Amino acid sequence: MTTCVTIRNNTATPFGLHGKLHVQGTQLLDEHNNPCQLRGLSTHNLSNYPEFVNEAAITQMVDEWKINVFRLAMYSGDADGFQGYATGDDAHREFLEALIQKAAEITAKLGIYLIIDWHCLLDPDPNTYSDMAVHFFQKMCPVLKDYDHIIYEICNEPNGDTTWKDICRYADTVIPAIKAIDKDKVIVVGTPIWSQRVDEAAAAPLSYDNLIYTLHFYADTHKNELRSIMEKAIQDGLPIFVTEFGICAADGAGAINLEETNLWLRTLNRHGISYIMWNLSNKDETSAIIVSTCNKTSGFTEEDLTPTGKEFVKLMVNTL
Ligand code: IDC
Repeated sequence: MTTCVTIRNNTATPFGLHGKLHVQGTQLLDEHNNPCQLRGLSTHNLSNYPEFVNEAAITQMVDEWKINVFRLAMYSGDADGFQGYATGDDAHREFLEALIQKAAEITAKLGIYLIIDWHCLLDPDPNTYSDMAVHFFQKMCPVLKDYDHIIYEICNEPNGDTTWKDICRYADTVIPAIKAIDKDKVIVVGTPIWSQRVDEAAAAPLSYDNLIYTLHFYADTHKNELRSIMEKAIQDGLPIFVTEFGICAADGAGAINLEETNLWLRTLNRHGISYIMWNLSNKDETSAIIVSTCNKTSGFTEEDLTPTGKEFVKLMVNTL
């Protein structure tokens, strides 16, 4: 792979305005040391819905829906009948790597931020595939290191019996591998119980610079109790990034809960916390933003959007 880095760097773009990000205290700061709040959309499983990663679709999201960050959810393990990066064959890995590079180039051109998410989920303990995670970052970091608009997310949602200590062991393997090649990009670290127990990370944070920790919520499942855990962790000094949320239930389906969504977003905005919604696909589920009968992969109109999609556009376009 060759690297050709030209990031659209005029002040009309989010990257042009903010430049390379870093973490200080509880805050995500831009290159001028001003707080920077990222808001945007996550793909569904990259192995399953790669067609939505295209320039026209991302351009519409930036120009019309005003996203300033896009997240690539690259599943580490198999899911829904599709191979993950760690469990697939070499050809599949190369396909995913090329797709990531394509997304890096598109988002650089558009001047928005890009999160590359090692999406552990059905592999509850990220240590299961830590060798492959290291392989992935050692392969991609040389390609991506000059792209200052990229953020790495090293473990989407540890779950099951995985403890914070287990996550630290994984982080202590993967973060040095990344930093050996790509020293100062922001890295997002998942937390126990599907990235909800930020309190455990706050009690024993990792000691690397430019780390930020993951909290995920689904508004019809996670409510005041989780918001309190989050606010306490912030008080305790933990920087938090909501790299994934849903306005429905935690299974990605069920009813939309706008009341709880508003409570969440008001809290996040008050703290300047960044957030990214799940998901860009036309899967027949509440959390997808495109209706399942739509075959387009760009140029979406109002009729192509699900109720979640319409809410997404509203909450992105509304200024804070
Ligand atoms: C869900 C998808 C669903 C898919 C399932 C397993 O919406 O179509 O069948 O994953 O691949 C998460 C995960 C995210 C989940 C989402 C909704 O990070 O991968 O996507 N969710 O269940 N955490 C909490 C909820």
